[in-house]
Amino acid sequence: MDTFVSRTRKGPIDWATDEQREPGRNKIEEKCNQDIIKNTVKEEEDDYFTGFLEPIPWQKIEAEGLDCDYALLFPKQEADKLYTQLEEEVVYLTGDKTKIQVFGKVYSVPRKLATYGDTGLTYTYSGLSHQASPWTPTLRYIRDAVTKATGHAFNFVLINRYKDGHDHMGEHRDDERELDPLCPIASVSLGAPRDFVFRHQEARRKQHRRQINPVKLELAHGSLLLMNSPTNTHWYHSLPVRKRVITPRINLTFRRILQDGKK
Ligand SMILES: O=C(O)CCC(=O)C(=O)O
Repeated sequence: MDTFVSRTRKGPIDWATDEQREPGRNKIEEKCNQDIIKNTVKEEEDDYFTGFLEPIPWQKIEAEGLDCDYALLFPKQEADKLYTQLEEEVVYLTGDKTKIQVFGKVYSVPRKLATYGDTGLTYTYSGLSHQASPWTPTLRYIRDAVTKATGHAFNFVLINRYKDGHDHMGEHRDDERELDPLCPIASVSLGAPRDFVFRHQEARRKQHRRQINPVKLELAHGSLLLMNSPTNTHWYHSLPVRKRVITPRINLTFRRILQDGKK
C-alpha cells in the first residue's frame, strides 16, 4: 500500500483504503488527501529555501517480522549531483582497515568502505572497529534530508562503494549491540541500481526449517530504504553479485549509535 509523507513530517500519513467503502467515499477521501497535501505544503513554506517542499511517496514493504519503507528521496538531477560530490569528498579506508573477519578468518571486502559521523564515535563491524571521520558538507546535507523525511536523527554513516556488479555484500544482519534498536537504519543509494535481497533467518539453511520467500527489491538511484525494527532481528540482507552491472554505486547507511550505552 502506498503512503505519503512530507519531508518534514515525523511519520507517514496512512492512506489506508477500505474494501467496504461506501459509494462516493473515494472522491471525498481524494479531496481530503489533496487538502492535507496543500496544508502540508503551506505549513512548510519555511522549508522552501532548503528545497524540502514535495511530499514523498513511500512504499511499505512488509513480511513476517520485516518492516521497511521505500521511497525516492532525491530526483535524478539532485541524485546525480550528490553522487558526483561524494566521489570528490569521501575518502575510503585502505590497508588493514579494508579487511573483515568471518569466523576468525580475514578477508578483503569486495567493495570500498568509509565511516563518517559525530566526533568520537566508533562502530565495530565484522570484527573491526572504525572511527568516524567528521561529516563532509554533502554527507551532512543527505543526513539532514533523511532526518526531515523520517523524523529520525542519525549520528553515523557507513559508506559502501561498489565499483561494478562484481563488488557485493554478503548476507548479514545489522544487529550490533551499539546500534539504537529504536532507530531505523536508513539506506540511501546513489548510482547504478542494484538488487537487494532479504532472507528470513529461518529460511537460510539448506534444510530449511521453514519455507519463507525472500523479499527482493531494486534500490534505485536517489532512493531511501528504511529498515525498521524488528527487521534486523529476523531477516538477513545482502547485495548480490550482478555481472551485468558495469557502473559504480554508492550506498550510505545512516545509523544511530548509542554512546556509552546511552541514546
Ligand atoms: O549497499 C547496500 O545497499 C547494502 C548495505 C548494507 O547492507 C549495510 O551497510 O549493512
